[in-house]
Parts: sequence; C-alpha cells; structure tokens
Amino acid sequence: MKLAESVSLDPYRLREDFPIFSQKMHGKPLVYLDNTASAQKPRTVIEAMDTMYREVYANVHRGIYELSERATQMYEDARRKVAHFIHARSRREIVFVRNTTEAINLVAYTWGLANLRPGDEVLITEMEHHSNIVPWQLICQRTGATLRWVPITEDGHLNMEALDSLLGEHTRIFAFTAMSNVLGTINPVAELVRRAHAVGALALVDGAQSVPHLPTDVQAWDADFVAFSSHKMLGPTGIGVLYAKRHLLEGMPPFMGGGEMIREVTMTHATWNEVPYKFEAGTPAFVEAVGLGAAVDYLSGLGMDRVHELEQALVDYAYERLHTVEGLRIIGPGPKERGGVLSFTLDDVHPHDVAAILDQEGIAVRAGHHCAQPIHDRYDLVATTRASFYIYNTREDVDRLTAALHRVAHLFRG
Ligand code: C6P
Repeated sequence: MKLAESVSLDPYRLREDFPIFSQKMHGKPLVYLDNTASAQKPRTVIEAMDTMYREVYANVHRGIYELSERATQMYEDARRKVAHFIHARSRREIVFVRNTTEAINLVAYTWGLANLRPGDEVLITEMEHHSNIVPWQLICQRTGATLRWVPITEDGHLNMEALDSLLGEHTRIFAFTAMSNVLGTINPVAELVRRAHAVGALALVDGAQSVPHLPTDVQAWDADFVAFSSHKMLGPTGIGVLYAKRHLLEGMPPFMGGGEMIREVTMTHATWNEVPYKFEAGTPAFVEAVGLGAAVDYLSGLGMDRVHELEQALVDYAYERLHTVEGLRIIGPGPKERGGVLSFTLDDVHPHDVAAILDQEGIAVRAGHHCAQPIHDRYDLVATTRASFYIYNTREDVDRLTAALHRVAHLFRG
C-alpha cells in the first residue's frame, strides 16, 4: 500500500499550504467555513499561475513561436490532468468554460435547443442550485418542453418512488446534482444515471459540490454530462469544466461563435473546429486552466478518498457539537449521508444576524438561500445559515463555531 493511502490527512499540516490562514480576522484566527461558495487556494496553485504570468505568458493555440507553444502545452496538460482526475476517456471530452453555471447553460443552449420539442420533458430535482434550474426554465420556455421536478423527502433525500413515476418515455434529459449545496445530501449518481438511461434519457450531473470533495469516475457513473467549477476545488475563479461524452459533443451545435472554434470562415458561412475547441470560442482562461491543473495535482496528491474521509469525520463531529446549541435545527440527512455542508436555523434569529455576529468572531459562514430557493421553500424557510468544510478545517474551528453559536443563542434569548 502506498503511504498516501494509509495515513489520514492532518488539517493542521494542510493549513500551512494556504497563505490566507496567516492573517487574522477581527483580531482572531480566521475560521473559514464558506467552502461550498468558494475554497481557498494552496501556495502551489498561486505559484503555478504566477510562474506562468512571469515566464510563459502568450496566447494559446495561435502562435507558432516558442513561448506560445509552451503556453499551449501547459494549457493542454491541464486538460489532460482534469480528464485523468475524473476518469474521462480522453482529454477531448473536457471543455473549459467559466464555471458550473456556464457548463450547464452550454448544454441547455446547444443540446437543449437542438433536441427539445413540445411534449418532451426535462427532469430536475427540488434540491437543485439555480444554475441547474433557470437554464432549463429558459430552454423549456423557448422549445415548448415541460420542466418536471423530483420531490425531496423530509430528511433531504430524493424521493426515489416519485422519480420512477416521473421518468418516462417523454423524458429527454434528467439533470441533477451529485451533492446538494444546502442539504449536503450525496445522491446515488450511478443509480440515477442508470434510471435515466433506462427510459432513453440523457443524464447531466451537476458536480459543483461533489467533484471537489469526493472521488469522481465519470465512466463508472456513465454520465453524459458533468459540470463543475475550479474555484470550489482549490483552483482559481474564471474556469470550470464541462465533461461530455465525445459523440455528444460532436453532435452538438456550437454555443458561442468567435476565434478558435472554427475550421473555416467565409463571408457566407463557417465550419467548426474539432472538439473540444468547437466550444471554446475566443481566448480561453489558460492561466486559470494551469491553476486548475495545479489544484488537481494537489488534490490527487492527497487522494480524494482521504479528502472525503477527513470531511466525514469533521461533519460527524460538527453535527454532534452544533446540536448542543439550544434552538438549532440542521436541515437535511444525518451525518453519514451527507458531505461537509451543514445548513441550519437558530430559533427566530435571522441567519443574516447569525452570520454578522459570527463574522465579528472571525468566522466566515454563508447566510441566505444559497442560490437554492426551491429547497428553502420545501422546508418553509426563507433562509438558513450554512457552515461548510474543506481539508484545512479542524475540530478547533468547529468548537469556535459552536461556542459562538451558543453566544448568539444566549444573546437573542436574553
Ligand atoms: N454554489 C454556494 O454558495 P458557479 O457559481 O457557476 O461556480 O457554481 C454554481 C453552482 C452550481 N451547482 C451547485 C450545486 C452549486 O453549489 C453552485 C455554486 C455556491 O452554494 C455559490 S452560489
């Protein structure tokens, strides 16, 4: 057994890789618990981008001079690393986009507009982020297709019986999240894809929350499309990924028109470049892609099984500790069935007040509907406070959060 597989990760050691933790917030060590929104960056990611700007900066796929060829090589190496990380068959199945939102829009506006008709159905779930709702609403309005929703159970799971009755001969695509950004629910992706395929539908997986935290194997899932963002997996903002099976990419019309996505342009028509370049119009975010490649190296070095194991232990601990706060209610499934995301209410205290008080303690959490209003509607809530973990969070962070929440509860009761 390799050493990397046998030893648990030490978050105290890992924190040292993240320059942001060397500062204080309101005079206290920073407790960063907003990882579901965006994760912090290790030195290796920052340095990879810095080096590229200093030493290898030139536009990619356009120059026939040494610097551009080196930059292109680095950009394509990043694509290879991402393909390997999620077990894609080939780097050609990796389209670089801006983020998860753009990846899902790309599928909706290309595959969706080309294939959906009145009478067709697009199936999503009640636990989706707005990124996997609004593009489908827009495309259904334009094509006359119908949007249908899989409901969730009280304890935050997909209602699998309802799913069976919703999937049918009219379903053209089932688009669902692998892990909820509010409930933390980890969905049985391979099983959901299998059920979609059984009725002849395609399956799109929103991997924004799962790819950064769990091992990903798109071939084992047999997913048709998977969308995720670099900034949530220790990489830079401005770059994300659409994975798609190659034959689907080849059959889809382009999303945006412009430089590099073409083979030939005349005054009357244009033909398209091969995939994935057909979908990468204009100068891509190549420095960011290299930063994402460095993030993938970092996570691969840790091992995604160990990342999950570390977060699982922390979420177990946090679930127990937070329940010591009077009036606190966590929504979603039990700790064994969720990733490192805990959204909660605290009696009648508004989540914005909770977050503002925690901020004074140097603790960063998110408050609001987390771009997932239908989930909040489902639980009759307007907003929740959310604490979310990553590899650099410690039990001490959870203890500080718990102590601060005790103070908030006391303040508002008193
Ligand atoms: N959720 C959160 O605080 P972008 O913004 O395109 O990188 O990711 C969108 C997105 C899509 N799906 C899921 C499940 C998500 O959680 C997110 C982003 C952040 O919960 C920012 S709103």
